[in-house]
Amino acid sequence: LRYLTAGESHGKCLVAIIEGFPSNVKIDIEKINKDLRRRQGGYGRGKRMEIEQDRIEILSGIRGGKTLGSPIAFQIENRDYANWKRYMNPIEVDEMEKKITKARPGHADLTGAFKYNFSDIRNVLERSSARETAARVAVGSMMKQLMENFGVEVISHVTSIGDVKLERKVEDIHEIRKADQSDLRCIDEKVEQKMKEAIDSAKEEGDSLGGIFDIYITGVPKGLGSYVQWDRKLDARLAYGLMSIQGMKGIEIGWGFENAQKRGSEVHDEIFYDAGRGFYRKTNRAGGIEGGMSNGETIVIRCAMKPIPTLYKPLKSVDIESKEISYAAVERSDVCAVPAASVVGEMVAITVVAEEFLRKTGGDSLEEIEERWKKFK
Ligand code: EPS
Repeated sequence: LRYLTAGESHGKCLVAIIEGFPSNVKIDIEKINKDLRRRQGGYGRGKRMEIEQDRIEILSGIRGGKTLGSPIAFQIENRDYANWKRYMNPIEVDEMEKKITKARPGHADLTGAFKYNFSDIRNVLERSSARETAARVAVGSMMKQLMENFGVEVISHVTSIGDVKLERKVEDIHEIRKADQSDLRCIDEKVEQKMKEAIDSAKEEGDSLGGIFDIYITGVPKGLGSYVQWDRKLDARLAYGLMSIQGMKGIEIGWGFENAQKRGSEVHDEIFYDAGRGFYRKTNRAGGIEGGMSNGETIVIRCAMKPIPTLYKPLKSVDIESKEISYAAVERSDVCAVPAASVVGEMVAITVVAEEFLRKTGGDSLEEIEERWKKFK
């Protein structure tokens, strides 16, 4: 299974091609649109989300609501392109209009312009923008529908925005499901209120905020990933996928950083056996992965997102043409996009799990996978 995305933030559309998706899997387009809407939400988003109403248009690989096993291609229209046609047209544009020369610290701007030899930073930011994550959400939403056939579920919640934190650890999946009802994907109303105040205050001061979210994947069978080779380890593959989301700066599996401060006897999850349940654990500090393989417990991943680099009260920078000391460019942006990132994180994580699941079960059609899955179980 592999996929690629393409598309500029203010170009005509985002597109993706998924190759290796099995046949005969029912795909509900409205479920994908629902995940796209979830990504668009969140307190602290900018004006762009008032323009867009992201919807998927399938171009190939699905017939009558079921996958064909052939490449799935789709597009998501950028409604904002109507306002950007003059500047983003593939054939002819006025190069001076919308030109950006003042790099934003923390963004791909400066190094991207250097690497691809551009005098206009717009050529960099159009693709480095987190707008691209809409395509990855649509891909992940299809993976989620595939994995639903095997009882695998992914959910997430935001645990901190700036320095406002949900202090207690939450492991109850039912409680985490409540995140979908909150603007900030935060399950505690009081903490959510404080997070909103922090966002309001950052906005007033022309600043931005990052934060942390946790992803939980339940129902993952034992033995996805492998210890035999570095690039087959499930935790490594999850970290790779999640770190590739715009703005991510830290990934933790289970209680990774906390465990590092404790003794082994306080960290490792003891093994028990019950004739009905088989082998099981009473704790899950490993976050469901040992030796690069899923161990049958819930997979728990924590992701840290840096504050968005576009600041309405910009930081110092240098004009890449004149080399004059200046302030960074101000592009329309979000104050905080952590709730949106947590939805993207879910979708990227379930994509990695689906990839590993297919590697384990093999098979071209859903029926073939079900057959092998039964045997494996
Ligand atoms: C985003 C679309 C972008 C930004 C944001 C996320 O649209 P625009 O640049 O037109 O406002 O709102 O992207 C960033 C903050 C960034 O730094 O890339 C989206 O669709 O999520």
